[in-house]
Amino acid sequence: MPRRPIQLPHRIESLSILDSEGNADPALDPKLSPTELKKLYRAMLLSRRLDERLLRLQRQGRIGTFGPAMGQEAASLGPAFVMKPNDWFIPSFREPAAMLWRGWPMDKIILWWGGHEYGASVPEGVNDLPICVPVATQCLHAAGIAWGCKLKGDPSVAFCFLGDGGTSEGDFHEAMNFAGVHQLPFICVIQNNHWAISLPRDKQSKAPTLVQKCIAYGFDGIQADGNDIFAMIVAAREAADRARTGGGPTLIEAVTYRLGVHTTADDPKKYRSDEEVECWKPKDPLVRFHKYMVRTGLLDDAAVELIEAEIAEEIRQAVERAEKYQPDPMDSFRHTFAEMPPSLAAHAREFLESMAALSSDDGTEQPEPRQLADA
Ligand SMILES: Cc1ncc(C[n+]2csc(CCOP(=O)(O)OP(=O)(O)O)c2C)c(N)n1
Ligand SMILES: [Mg+2]
Repeated sequence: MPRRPIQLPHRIESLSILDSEGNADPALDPKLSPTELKKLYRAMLLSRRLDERLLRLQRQGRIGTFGPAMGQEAASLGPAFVMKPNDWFIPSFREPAAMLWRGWPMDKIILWWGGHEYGASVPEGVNDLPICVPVATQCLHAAGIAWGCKLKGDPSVAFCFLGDGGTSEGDFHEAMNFAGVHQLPFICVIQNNHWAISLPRDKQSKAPTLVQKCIAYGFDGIQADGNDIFAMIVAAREAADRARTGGGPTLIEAVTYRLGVHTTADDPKKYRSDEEVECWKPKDPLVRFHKYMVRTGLLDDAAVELIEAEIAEEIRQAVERAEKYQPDPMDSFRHTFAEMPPSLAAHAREFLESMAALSSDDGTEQPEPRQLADA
């Protein structure tokens, strides 16, 4: 009965393509066209500027609590670039870059953070789920969607996003195990931004990497520089190719950093040092991509100025549209089910009746609820 090392079939690699000076490794460069590169740069800048605007709106009391994604734009934009329109995108709450890329109207994102249910209604014709705050619960939905695709013979792939903190939740592990057992077209992207509110990454798991958890579930994984748009594209493309050809799930650990607050409800200075934040600033995905674009002659100051002006106007118009939105209390009942379950329809009817009674009792003007077709 010998004692010998067990040979595990899965190898874990770490991938980085773009350095801090904006040089791409020629052997690994995904070689995108100038048009694709310019589109990606604009998308990354758009997400950053929207975050900055939303922070200001929150400080002015015009939206609710807000969690920015500053510094993490490449980690979601890279996979979004690889997704096909019919693929499923199951976000957490730090993927605005991917949401915008997938075609979510910006005013819906603003409305979501404003607390309006309408912001969670998925645009027509998009296979996406809305922003998900209950940590890691979306992993189960994603695995279920991937299972559904496999059972139906639908070639779509489910791309699921969560944070490093989310990997401590049972939901993440159940989804990973299920996806492995059933060899599902499931790609799970961990945005390891090193913090789960005030809990640092090293208190989240004793494992030296988060990606190595894929080995326990019997499938492949890769650790990618999450602040490197090219590394994220290459890692996501390999994973998608594998999923589309029946090769099963992939876990991607995007190593990134939350440059801003967790949400507008906390003060990171209370739990992390300024030095740590300063250390990450040169690795900012936008700074690096900008350097690459200038270095390769695809952008100059005049071009950036033009894009900035376009983006500023786009955001201004979206804020205007969002603030003109007429809230409807019946929205609390909409947008979750394709067909409303009878129990929910009964709640909706009861709510409508109590609204009507309230208006007639005290003579106050209540917002006019738009009738639900199925309530
Ligand atoms: C199930 C659940 N528990 C707790 C919370 C409160 N909460 C919101 S975000 C968060 C930390 C999440 O950390 P991580 O997964 O690393 O994502 P990040 O915020 O860093 O993007 C917590 C504990 C929640 N939203 N859901
Ligand atoms: Mg985190």
